[in-house]
Amino acid sequence: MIRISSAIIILALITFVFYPLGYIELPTVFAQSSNQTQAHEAAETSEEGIQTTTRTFFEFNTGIPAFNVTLFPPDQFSDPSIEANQGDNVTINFFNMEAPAGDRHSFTINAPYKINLDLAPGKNGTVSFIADHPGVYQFYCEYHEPTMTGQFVVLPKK
Ligand SMILES: [Cu+2]
Repeated sequence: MIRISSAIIILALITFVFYPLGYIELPTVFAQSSNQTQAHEAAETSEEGIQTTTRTFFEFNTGIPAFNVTLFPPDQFSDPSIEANQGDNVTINFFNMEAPAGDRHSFTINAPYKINLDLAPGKNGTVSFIADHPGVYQFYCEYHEPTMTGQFVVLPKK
């Protein structure tokens, strides 16, 4: 009983006397984590206060399951909606997942972006650009419309 009581007294001394008076410091882990959070936020905002983000997307061709192929091809994009803010740096990595005897696929956006990644089976391609035109633009595969389409959305600056 004496040992437990003295342990409680020591804990009470640390909690109510030594720590408030500054004799004991908090572990440095807490101080470091709060500093890192501030540095991370500062790095995302430029001197003009404009936030610019680099966005990387990965697109694959895939197929609509249990689709009646007599009218349309079953092909589609893995991600039918890509979104960015005006001014962002956008990188799109497009993969044609077909076996060697399979189809070509393209990732195509018309003007003003004028992007055309046209890939043989098993190949992949990358395009990087600045999303400088706000609006909604269709991306599509030249070989598999109307099923293989999606929307590239660029939200305007505030
Ligand atoms: Cu296609």
